[in-house]
Amino acid sequence: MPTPRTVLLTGAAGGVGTLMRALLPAYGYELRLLDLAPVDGAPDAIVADVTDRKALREAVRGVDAIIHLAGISLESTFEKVLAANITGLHHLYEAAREEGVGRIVFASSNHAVGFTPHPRGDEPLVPVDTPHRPDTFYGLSKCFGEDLAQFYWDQHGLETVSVRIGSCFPEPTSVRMLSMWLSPADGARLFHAALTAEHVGHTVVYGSSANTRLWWDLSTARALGYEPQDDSELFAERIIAEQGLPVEGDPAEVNLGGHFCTDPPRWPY
Ligand code: NAI
Ligand code: 15L
Repeated sequence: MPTPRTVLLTGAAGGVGTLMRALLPAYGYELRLLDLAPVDGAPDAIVADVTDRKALREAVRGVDAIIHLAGISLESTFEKVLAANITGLHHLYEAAREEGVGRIVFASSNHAVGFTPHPRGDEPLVPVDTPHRPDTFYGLSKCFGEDLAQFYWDQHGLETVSVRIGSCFPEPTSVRMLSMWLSPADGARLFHAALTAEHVGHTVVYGSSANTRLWWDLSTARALGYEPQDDSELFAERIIAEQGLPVEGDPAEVNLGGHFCTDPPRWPY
């Protein structure tokens, strides 16, 4: 696909949105920003709720592609997750269909498959076609998002790359994140690959760097042209010295979703 010029970045005020606002323009994108909250340093950003269908339709008009990060990013009540992550996502896809936007990059999450045990020793990496095993209402909404994306491809020819992001932060901060970390620079590489790869239909990929302790299979991401450059191992010695290794069999450590399976962090508002 030719490199999209104008890309709508929803969730631009959030953690990943802030990192991507800094990194994606170097790939030649002109970003249109949207968030419920004002975006620091971007007075032109659209301040809108994804549950506002009319505002979304206007926001997507004229863009070549969308990176959809907006929504509840931790556990919350079913009602709140329903509004932002399910109804809001449906509105976004309808707006894209109505305005003829051909490609969406959807921020799915490891928590769509959070109850999947992570590999130990020589066990194989977790493939993308492992069954959905959400660990929260939040993870459940990401399962819905992936199915919605598949439906809009099959029914309407609207393409999506669903990126099951591991942990995208400036640095890994826990032993679990040594396996899940997606460095900001690799995040930008992956989003760029997802925006430009040919004929993606609906493709699901895992979003991590080339971590030595990787738990999941990056082959579908690599097939898009993603070549991760970073490895969390640089941080391993310090993190393990500070935090120790997890206790084998600890219920908060056995699955991909980690502590989301036992005591998920909650969306603050
Ligand atoms: P975040 O919580 O920092 O940012 C989310 C942004 O969405 C916030 O700025 C918030 O104001 C906005 N938002 C929330 N509800 C909204 C609504 N109804 N309408 C418009 N905007 C709304 O989350 P983060 O970490 O930046 O994650 C971005 C996306 O990536 C989320 O969809 C999250 O589920 C997904 N993700 C992130 C991971 C990570 O490691 N940071 C891991 C897996 C998935
Ligand atoms: C997510 O899906 C969250 O949005 C993010 O804040 C992290 O908690 C991440 O997963 C993770 O599992 O580390």
